[in-house]
Amino acid sequence: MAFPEYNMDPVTLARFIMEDDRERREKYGTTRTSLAFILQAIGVASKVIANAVQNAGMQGLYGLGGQANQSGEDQKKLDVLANDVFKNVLRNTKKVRVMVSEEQDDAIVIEGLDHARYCVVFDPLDGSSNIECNVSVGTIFGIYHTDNKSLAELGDCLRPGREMVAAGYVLYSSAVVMVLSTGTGVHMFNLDPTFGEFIETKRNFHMPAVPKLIYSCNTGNAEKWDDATKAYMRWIKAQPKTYSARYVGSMVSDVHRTILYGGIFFYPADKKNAKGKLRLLYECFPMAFLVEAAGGKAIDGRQRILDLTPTELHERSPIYLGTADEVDRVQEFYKQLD
Ligand code: AHM
Ligand code: MG
Repeated sequence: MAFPEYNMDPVTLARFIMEDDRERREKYGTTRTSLAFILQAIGVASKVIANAVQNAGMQGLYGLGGQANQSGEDQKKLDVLANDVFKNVLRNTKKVRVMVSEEQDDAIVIEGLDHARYCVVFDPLDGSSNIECNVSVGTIFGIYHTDNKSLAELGDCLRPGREMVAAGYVLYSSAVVMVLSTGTGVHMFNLDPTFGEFIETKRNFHMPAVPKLIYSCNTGNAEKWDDATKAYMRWIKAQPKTYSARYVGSMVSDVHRTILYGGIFFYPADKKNAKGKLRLLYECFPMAFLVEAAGGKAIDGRQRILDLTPTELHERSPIYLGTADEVDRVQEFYKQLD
């Protein structure tokens, strides 16, 4: 008997990861079994964080919980918890030698491993200023690999974003969703609360060919933006077809909507912040990696984000990402006004 509405063969994240690795072996003759371990671990960490976010009220997890992080922002209890969970699961894979977290000034280098070729960069709980009012938050991660030596080093993280082997985010919202790319295609998994498993809901999905006309930015800063961004905003407002403004103020939510509906998300440089607000390594790179894999573009105004090489761990960058035509238009304004 057929039950077309009922998924009788769910693809769990675990199954996807194993199949993805098998496909790589068949196509390219290389396997990344350690990457599979790491992605599984990230799945587990995300479930623990999702649980903490959802139960924060009952568990006394709201409010401040640590010191100021490297950006001078006060850490929330959930920031600290999410960071610890992420570090623990990654450390226990024994496959990750270097970790860079938004919540820690210095990279974490794990000693005593004889074979650990991976670096993971992450923002364990992005948008945490939204936690107390239950607006969605997320986790962002990117993964580097070193092919030519058995132990990864800090320098392996300070490479252009295009050299990442995988990137993803997890959105803790009305549903918990993971969006992941291991280089080819972008895939989406929803956390099924009854099974406690991430289940594949979209494979190889693309940004829409006919995008919604949406722009997403903090217009509170508009007076301080540079001329190109101001000119682009004037252009948007002058269009006969009205653009809608949508801004959650949590990058994961704003990027997720942009990938699914189309449009543009941007956090520009401004007079106060010459390089914008968002961090290149663990915010801009993974999101640019995913947006490009879904058929969109991501630039810093002038250049492709994924071609930038970070010189320090917590470096910031302006970012404009989304529907390719829209991002190209921003780049045109930069070309004209430079
Ligand atoms: P955080 O890493 O301290 O949480 O800050 C990053 C967040 C992003 O999620 C979001 O896009 C941005 O900050 C919002 O900034 P603003 O409040 O200036 O609009
Ligand atoms: Mg962040």
